Amino acid sequence: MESKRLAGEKAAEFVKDGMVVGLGTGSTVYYTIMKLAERMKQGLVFKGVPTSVETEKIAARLGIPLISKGEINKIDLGIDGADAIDPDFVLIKGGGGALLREKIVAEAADQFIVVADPGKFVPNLADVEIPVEVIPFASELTEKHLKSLGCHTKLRVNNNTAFITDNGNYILDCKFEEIKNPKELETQILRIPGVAENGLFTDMANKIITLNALGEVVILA
Ligand code: DER
Repeated sequence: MESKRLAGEKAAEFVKDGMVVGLGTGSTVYYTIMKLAERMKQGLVFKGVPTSVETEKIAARLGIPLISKGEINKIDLGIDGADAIDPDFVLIKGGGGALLREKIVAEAADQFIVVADPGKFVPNLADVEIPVEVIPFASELTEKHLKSLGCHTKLRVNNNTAFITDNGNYILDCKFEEIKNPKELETQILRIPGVAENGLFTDMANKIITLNALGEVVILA
């Protein structure tokens, strides 16, 4: 999709020589990764920290040097997509099932850039399900606790079996009637024993690269 490509490629311009770059997951940041591989052939020197096995495979196939586990002590720039963006730049992520590693990388990054087609902007976060990664052990108890926060939960499945994340966990997609305070809800969900992470990313996006109504790439800060 052209808008994904334009937004994704623009983000690659923010990578400077010597950077450690958090490589997000999904179809928009895919274009960032492709552009970075192209720039690497022109001399750009950087290392990547992949946020999923999927991204790790794409980056490895392109010859992008990756920092292996245990050696990540600084991330200069994180670049990732999003499933929904509200007027306060609160994100919902996790549509691709990579939210746990994505949030670790986004939080650690000195700067976090989101790349998104215009369709990701929503007036109300409650229009979108929040993915919650839960430990399989006694997940039905975790689900019950989540429901007590006032949401409908749905176990994410893949080919009629529970979807399993790169970390060996389940995902419950949670639909809330309304989300008055995203930061508070993010904390409430995280407090539930059995929850590994949730897809509300509040106060994290430093820049959002998207397109305006004229189809021009814009950088919202
Ligand atoms: O799971 C995620 O948060 C991914 O970043 C993804 O959902 C982004 O969406 P995209 O594939 O439309 O870029």
